[in-house]
Amino acid sequence: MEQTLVIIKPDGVRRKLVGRIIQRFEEKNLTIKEMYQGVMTDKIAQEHYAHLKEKPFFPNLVAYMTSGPVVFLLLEGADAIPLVRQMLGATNVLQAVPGTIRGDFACSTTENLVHASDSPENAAIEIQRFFG
Ligand code: IDP
Ligand code: MG
Repeated sequence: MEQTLVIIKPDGVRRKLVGRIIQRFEEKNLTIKEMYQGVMTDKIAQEHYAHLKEKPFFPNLVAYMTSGPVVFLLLEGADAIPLVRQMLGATNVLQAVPGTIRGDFACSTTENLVHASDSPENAAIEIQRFFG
């Protein structure tokens, strides 16, 4: 069993897609171990995306991620980390294929609805960051 951290980003909450996004994870038989809604502080958003701090879109990304409530999910299942990444779809909006969450609902590379941990190392760090 693996655990992974998912964030339904502010556009997902604003567009009232929380239920539909969570439904996909449930349909895949992933287990919701924990879940809550909250607003990311500037400091936490910068820490969460520290690997992108040199990118030109970084200020936009932090402003977006702190622009409203998000939903944090701790999901568990076999191969949950790669499985959930596959369900999200590609980062680039033009490469996110239909059938994925981003492919079906997002039309922007920045405002792409969902985050998920990309490796066991990052999952451990991100679960600690948002669930302690
Ligand atoms: P990921 O969310 O698929 O793991 P990362 O490369 O970790 O992708 O980027 C984190 C977030 O930064 C993306 O989900 C997206 O919101 C934003 N982002 C990434 N690349 C770009 C870009 O080229 N332009 C604008 N925003 C981007
Ligand atoms: Mg990432």
